[in-house]
Amino acid sequence: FKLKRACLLISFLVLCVMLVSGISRNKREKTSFRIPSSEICLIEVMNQFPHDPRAFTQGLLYAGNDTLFESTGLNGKSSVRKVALQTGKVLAIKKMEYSYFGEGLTLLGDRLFQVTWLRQTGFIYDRNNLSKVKQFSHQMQDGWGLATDGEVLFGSDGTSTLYQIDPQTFKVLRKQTVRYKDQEVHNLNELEFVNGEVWANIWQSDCIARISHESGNVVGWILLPDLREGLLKAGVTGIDVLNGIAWDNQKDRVFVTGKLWPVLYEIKLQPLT
Ligand code: DDQ
Ligand code: CA
Repeated sequence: FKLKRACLLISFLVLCVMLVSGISRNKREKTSFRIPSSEICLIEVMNQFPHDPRAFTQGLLYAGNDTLFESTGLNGKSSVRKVALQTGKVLAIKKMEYSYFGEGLTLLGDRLFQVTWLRQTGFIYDRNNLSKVKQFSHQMQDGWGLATDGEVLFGSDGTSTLYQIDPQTFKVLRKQTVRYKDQEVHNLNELEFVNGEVWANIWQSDCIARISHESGNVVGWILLPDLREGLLKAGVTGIDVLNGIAWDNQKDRVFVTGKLWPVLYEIKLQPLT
């Protein structure tokens, strides 16, 4: 077990260094540095719940009373849905037009805000019946992740930029380049506001970056390769990347899932030191 953990750690240190230094994009100079173990968390799985394996999860949030809202992607299969946590059952669904690819989703008051991939268009829905209230356009390069602290919308577009957006006017209030030790962190994807931090899935990695929205700096990394690898080892096929973080602020529970994953996990952070 110890050995496995050590191997895991080493491979992820390398991955994180690659991620933050942008080596995978062949753009930047190679930089290497140590990531202190105090800035890394592994996870413990507290609970597992069923998740619709046909849901190409692009946005996820917890809305109280053991219910989640989820945005799914792929053209023709995109939707906004209300989901029962315990059973994974879809309680209500709003299917989207074929030309839209659902992405980040967040809840502010009674309104669900959703952005879409490769379109500057977003939608607002009524949380009670999923009826479309409004369509809006935004100023991000693309629509990937969305979250809120109850005041502003946090947005991501697959670059290293974290946006703060006015939920009324959709004007960009603040734009920060997310960095870890002065290196840009690219591919910011699904977002969640957790205990004062903004957490971001790094697209195509099993990593979540914990971002300070004051400085734009990554203050810690969460490594979760065991979830996707565990599903593969269990013989599950056709799954895509980790995507979707939701936070229950009442009970301080964190949920994660992935695109086309049959399971949604409740996780707890396990600091290395
Ligand atoms: N994004 O989530 C990274 C923003 C977009 C992912 C797009 C994945 C496209 C899959 C297309 C499959 C076509 C069969
Ligand atoms: Ca989320």
